[in-house]
Amino acid sequence: MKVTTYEFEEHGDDRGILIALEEYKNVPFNIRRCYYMYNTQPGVRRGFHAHKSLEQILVCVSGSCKILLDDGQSKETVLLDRPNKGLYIAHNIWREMFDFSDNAVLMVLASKLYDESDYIRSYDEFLQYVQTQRTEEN
Ligand code: T46
Repeated sequence: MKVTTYEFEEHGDDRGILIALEEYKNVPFNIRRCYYMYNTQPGVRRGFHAHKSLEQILVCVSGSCKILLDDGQSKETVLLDRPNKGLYIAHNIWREMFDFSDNAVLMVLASKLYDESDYIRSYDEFLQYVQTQRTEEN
């Protein structure tokens, strides 16, 4: 599986560091939504779904966490441990977030507004869905 990560440009001076994220500049889609999660309890694993069309960029702006990506054929785990590192997640990718440090803040930029009908929350359904998509493409 091809995993796309970004090293965002840091604008640093003696006051500290600032990072700017802009649609179609260093984020490859229209930014329609931003959400973030924090206070994640020890041992928690979140996600367990894929999206039919949503694209997202994940940035752990404080602390660290790990993201499991699964395209139905292979799996990769990515460590997000720097506020200048972004992980792109395309549609049709199963994701799970885990190993949150106690100060972790995971921020997500999304290409669409929240829409529950875009979620695939059953792993079996996800495998069937990506298989059907691949068959239709070939
Ligand atoms: C994803 C991963 C990385 C809203 O009302 N609006 C929103 O924009 C979002 C994202 C969630 N919610 C509500 C829906 C649930 O009642 O917040 C609650 C928790 O959402 P969920 O269980 O879907 O959270 P995660 O951490 O499993 O998944 C989230 C995103 O939903 C998902 O798109 O890719 O983070």
